[in-house]
Amino acid sequence: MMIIKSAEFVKSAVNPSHYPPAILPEIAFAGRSNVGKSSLINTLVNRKRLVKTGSTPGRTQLINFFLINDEFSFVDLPGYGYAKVPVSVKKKWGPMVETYLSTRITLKGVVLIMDIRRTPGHEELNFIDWLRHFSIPSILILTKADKLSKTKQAKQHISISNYLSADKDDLILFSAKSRQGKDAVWNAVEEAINAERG
Ligand SMILES: Nc1nc2c(ncn2[C@@H]2O[C@H](COP(=O)(O)OP(=O)(O)O)[C@@H](O)[C@H]2O)c(=O)[nH]1
Ligand SMILES: [Mg+2]
Repeated sequence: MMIIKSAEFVKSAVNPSHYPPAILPEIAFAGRSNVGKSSLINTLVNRKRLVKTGSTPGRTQLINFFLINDEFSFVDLPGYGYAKVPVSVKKKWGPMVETYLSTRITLKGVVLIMDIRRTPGHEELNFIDWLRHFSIPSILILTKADKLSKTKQAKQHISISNYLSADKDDLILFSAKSRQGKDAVWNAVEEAINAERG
């Protein structure tokens, strides 16, 4: 079990010139706006609002870096697919996130967060393909599990893993509300942090 001694915001960035120095292992978090990305990060680090949640989805169009236990970094990537974001902002999302993912040498893995109630869209499928193409380890999460009964959770678990051609065991059910799956997410995150990337 991961014990959190410290969790602090470091900085926001758009371009590599603004990233903090690439020294510590890093885990990035990605997902559609409003999927529950900030809530998941806050739950993992036992903080109510290290990362802002709710209110202004799509407004956090920057790459935010956090330092955990002075040992590794968490990176909150801007959410995609939020309808109200202007086209000019949407156009910047791809290059900004792709540049980060393809150039960050300390990146150990990407946590992709999806809503358990929803069949993943082409954004998620493309993103997973893209991670595979660049050999970036991925951790797949189905969040908001508390919104479904256990029976429906199990159904969605099977159907979404089939849809993504992913092993069922590689798709973690999670809830920021009930904290279901928190230990499983940490295990996967720690494994990624400690793994060598070829
Ligand atoms: N019931 C439930 N609501 C959640 C969960 N995670 C996030 N939410 C809610 O979903 C909304 C968006 O969450 P947020 O973490 O800000 O999403 P983000 O835009 O992906 O960072 C907020 O109203 C959260 O309270 C969850 O696991 N269960
Ligand atoms: Mg957020």
